[in-house]
Amino acid sequence: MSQYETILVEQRGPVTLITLNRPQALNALNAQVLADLLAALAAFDADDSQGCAVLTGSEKAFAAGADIKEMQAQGFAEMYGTNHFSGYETLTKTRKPIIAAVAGFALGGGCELAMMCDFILAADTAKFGQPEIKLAVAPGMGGSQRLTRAVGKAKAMEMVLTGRMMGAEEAERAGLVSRIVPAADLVEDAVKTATTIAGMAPLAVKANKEMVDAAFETGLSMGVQFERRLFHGLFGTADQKEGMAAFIEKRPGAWTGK
Ligand code: CO8
Repeated sequence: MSQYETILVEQRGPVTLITLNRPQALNALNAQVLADLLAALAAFDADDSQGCAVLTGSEKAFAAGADIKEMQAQGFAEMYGTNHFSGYETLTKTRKPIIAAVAGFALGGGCELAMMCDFILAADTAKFGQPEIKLAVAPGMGGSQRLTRAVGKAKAMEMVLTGRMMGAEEAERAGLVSRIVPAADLVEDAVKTATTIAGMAPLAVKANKEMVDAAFETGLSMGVQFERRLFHGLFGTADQKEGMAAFIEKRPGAWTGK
């Protein structure tokens, strides 16, 4: 029995599988989804037995956006005063990786939520879009920034100005998703990929994630320097000694996370 109202959380070995579960609203993101997700991800990040998370939705929808019914009556004072949905940024502070496994609609806040994850695996049924303009608003959870960084200005601008959706193949060509898998295999494939990541030395996983993320926050020379410092730092870990010894001795590494 899940302790959460709007998500299901399951541990598959070292992988935490989080499934958005508001089928009646195509997994639209309301305040309860945010609270549930943040609590589940904090528990995941703090649990040493867990190495990688998968965030998924249903076959029909990863998430069809922020909950329009919850937002419709809100005015500027409430939205600005409560810094509405800024809590989602906390998700990007999770130190262990999160894979978004997207089937069906990932629209508006749903697309933005997927883009906050470390990478997106797409089912062949996935459809991505930022249709907020059709509601006379705009992306508010980072879509204008992360989509532009992922697919470039021309495609991002066309998508936010027209609200058109992009299918899985176009998304892969554009660099928004890492791979496309058949819809029926999506969750298993994502869990398998997450299991591979969870099998790596934990400090190396955190460092690799952190340095790729730095590419979005800094210029090239500072980014390369940041990478090199983290690379040097990993030579202070027991797992580096073990990893290189294991290679030389032709055996798998046995990690201590130290
Ligand atoms: N919010 C609330 N309810 C929704 C949402 C949503 N985003 N999307 C779907 N639903 C509900 C529908 O109202 C419907 O409920 P009901 O059965 O009670 O009428 C149920 O889900 C099923 O939806 P449909 O009947 O519409 O299903 P279809 O298969 O016909 O259509 C679509 C599927 C195309 C996905 C369609 O539902 C749709 O266009 N949905 C809205 C997509 C959208 O506009 N998303 C952007 C929302 S705005 C946003 O995300 C802003 C993000 C930034 C917020 C940050 C603030 C700071």
